[in-house]
Amino acid sequence: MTINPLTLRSLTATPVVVPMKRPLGTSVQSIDTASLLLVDVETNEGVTGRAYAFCYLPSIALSLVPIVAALSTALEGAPLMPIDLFHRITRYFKLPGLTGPLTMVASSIDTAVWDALAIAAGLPLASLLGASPVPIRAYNSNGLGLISPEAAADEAEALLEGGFGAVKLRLGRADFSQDLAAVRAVRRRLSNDIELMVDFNQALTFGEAMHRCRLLDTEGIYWIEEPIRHDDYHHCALIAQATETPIQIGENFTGVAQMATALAATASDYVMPDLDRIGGVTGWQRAAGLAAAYGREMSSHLFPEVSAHLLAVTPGRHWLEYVDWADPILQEPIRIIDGTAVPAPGPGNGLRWDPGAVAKYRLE
Ligand code: SMN
Ligand code: MG
Repeated sequence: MTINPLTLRSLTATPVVVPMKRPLGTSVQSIDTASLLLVDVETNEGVTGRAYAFCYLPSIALSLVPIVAALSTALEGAPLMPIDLFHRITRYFKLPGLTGPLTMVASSIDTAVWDALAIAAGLPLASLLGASPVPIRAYNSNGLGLISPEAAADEAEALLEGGFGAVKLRLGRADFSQDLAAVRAVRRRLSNDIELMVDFNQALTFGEAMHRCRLLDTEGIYWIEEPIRHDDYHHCALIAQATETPIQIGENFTGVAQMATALAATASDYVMPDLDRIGGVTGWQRAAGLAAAYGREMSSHLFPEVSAHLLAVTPGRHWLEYVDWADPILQEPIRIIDGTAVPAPGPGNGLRWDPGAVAKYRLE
């Protein structure tokens, strides 16, 4: 048998800043535009793979362009073998440290490489990885920042459009009675069959978290996310032990080794790795195996288009986090039907840029 792998011709990175329909108000800061880095892997065989990184700030998206360009030169001509490429990129970043935005670069290249392979195979990404691209239960994570209780209740109700069975409310105000008022207003407005997640975005000290999470135990909450500093696994574990409501962490796991440390510390009841911090499609598959070995339910963080394919191959799949932030630059935004995210049925991961929109929102 002869194997004719695709070979890498170039990597291109295009920074865009697109408006969000509903601002994301967290305890740390409010974001009303999505700063995305669109990453294309071109091959000598004419197939192109795509991914995007969510860069949080426009300046981060811009700063990564020359880094991708340098990697493009370093990897030119390499066979499109994701595991081998991941190894090479890990070595490339070994001395500066594969962390923060560099992880986003490595992960999005990996995701784009897998997209190219799935396109070349004529298969949806989920099928290439060995599973049927089934619809995935999703919660609507748009909006619901630190707004007034009445405004939060109105927004939560509006977010159910599309048949969603769950929404996520951000918390972390200095005055906890205001958080509690928002939780109660939203919970009262939603019927009992709708789940409500809450996310502190690491706002609390350990003492505050022990007190506030226990008070939330009687409020009908599905999970409490990142109550304290994300990598303080010891104290996360104590909070998880003391609280009946499940504790959720994982969007800040940088690489699978960090996730393994958290699981070994029993830091949370559930895990939710982020595609761009865990190591792209390659990292996600390793994370899914790890979560399954520890018997932990695994949800996604952002990137609904690719996460829908990946949750299909995840043994302990739990919830997909739905945000519509990339919709303005996509030819075909991910479809939501009856509260589920439907993986794109064609070859690849489904990401196709809308050239007019990319030109309109491009930074530089
Ligand atoms: C979140 C915060 C900031 C940017 C994106 C997402 C949040 C979440 O923690 O889990 O949705
Ligand atoms: Mg979060």
